[in-house]
Amino acid sequence: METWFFENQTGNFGIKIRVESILFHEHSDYQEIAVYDTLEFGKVLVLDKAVMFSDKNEFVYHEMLGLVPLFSHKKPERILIIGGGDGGVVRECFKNPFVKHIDLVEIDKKVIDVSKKFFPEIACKLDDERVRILAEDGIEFIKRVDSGGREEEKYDVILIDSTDPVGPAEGLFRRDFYEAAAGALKADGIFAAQTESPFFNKNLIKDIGKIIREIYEKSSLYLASIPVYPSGLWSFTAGSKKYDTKVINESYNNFNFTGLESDLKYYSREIHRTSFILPNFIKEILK
Ligand code: AG3
Repeated sequence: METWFFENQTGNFGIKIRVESILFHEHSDYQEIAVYDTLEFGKVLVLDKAVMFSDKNEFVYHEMLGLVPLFSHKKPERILIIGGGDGGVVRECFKNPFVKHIDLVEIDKKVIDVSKKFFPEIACKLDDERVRILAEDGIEFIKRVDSGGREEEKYDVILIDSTDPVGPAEGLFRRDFYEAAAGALKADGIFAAQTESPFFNKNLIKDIGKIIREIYEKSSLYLASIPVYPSGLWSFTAGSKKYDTKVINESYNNFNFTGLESDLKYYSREIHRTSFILPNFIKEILK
């Protein structure tokens, strides 16, 4: 008998993936966690019935959320990742030559354990000595750094690697969180978040775009194609008081991206630039 995993993505539309075997299935304190081995995409991590990534295409999301913001910053040394317990964004951040320290704040420790066990190529840098893992609520963490006001605790780049805006991640899509994140950034820091599908989440993209524009002088939306996510087209929203995330910073003029090439499957100088070119219907959403 064939086994299929269904993700109901909009209530009226979804995807199904044929499952070869169920490797893991458990409820943590926060969510339902499953790992399937699939015929089309390799191993797939599913949280609360939503696909987070598959072995075969996780590189798109992780490279784009990690590398676009980092390579727009002159010297990103201190990074904060909220969510992202699988370690994919951590792995990407270390491809930037300046990164010295990463704080990873993941509310669900179980996600970290499951990723280390079933996705060692993704979680590969979680035990690096430059990484500090905090299993706590990202909203509270960010509010603490914001109100603590100690400059040395603040970050050059903050990346929000969340699940969809339902369940544990809901608060990561709210104005008070974005404002606190701005306060946890250094004055010239860069903020970036995954902001869902331009086909199915128009209001969310519009609202976040507006908030980010109000907080930061410079804001932008960029895109990547991710086959297992709703609609296959995904958006990321970035903001900074100083940097234009659309351009690779001059400090990388002599950086050998081709040297990194074997490690980069999606991101490149060209992709950095072109991922900000938006089709008219998305420009319309952001108006
Ligand atoms: N975070 C974004 C996943 C959103 C997918 N949504 C869905 N399938 N309905 C991925 C985390 C990877 N580090």
